[in-house]
Amino acid sequence: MKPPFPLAALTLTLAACGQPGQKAETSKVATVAVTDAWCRPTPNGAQAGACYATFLASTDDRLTGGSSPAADQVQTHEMSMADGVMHMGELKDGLPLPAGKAVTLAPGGAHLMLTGLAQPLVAGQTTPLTLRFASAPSVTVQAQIRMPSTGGAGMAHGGH
Ligand SMILES: [Cu+2]
Repeated sequence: MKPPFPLAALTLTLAACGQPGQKAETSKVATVAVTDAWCRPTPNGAQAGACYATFLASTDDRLTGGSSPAADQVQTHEMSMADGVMHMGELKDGLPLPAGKAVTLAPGGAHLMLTGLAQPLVAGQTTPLTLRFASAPSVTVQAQIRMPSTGGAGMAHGGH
């Protein structure tokens, strides 16, 4: 039985689509820009805190975790709803960062979880945060410790 469409012709058609110079992924260096890093203040005695940031990857990448001198561990967590209860857990494979698309972590969604805090996160201060990626080199930022922007969940703060 012969296939209705010769395979060789299909291959040629596909090859013709691949213009030289369109292999962007081979020439791009994997980097991730990290902006607007901030952490929620923790009350005295709290051992864990959550931090957020905006990530822009040059190539498809994943946020796999991080480290901070302020905490024993920095993990990438996600929130999920199950049976009407919010759960949070580590993203074992990291958080996907599609090339050229800004990914913003925000309260209620994925976040960086700092556990084993040496001292509370105090509003007005900053804390160093080193972020690890699957492909791009690690990035260290100074995260601002502040309260979440008011205005309701999902509302854009805007006004830059
Ligand atoms: Cu968490």
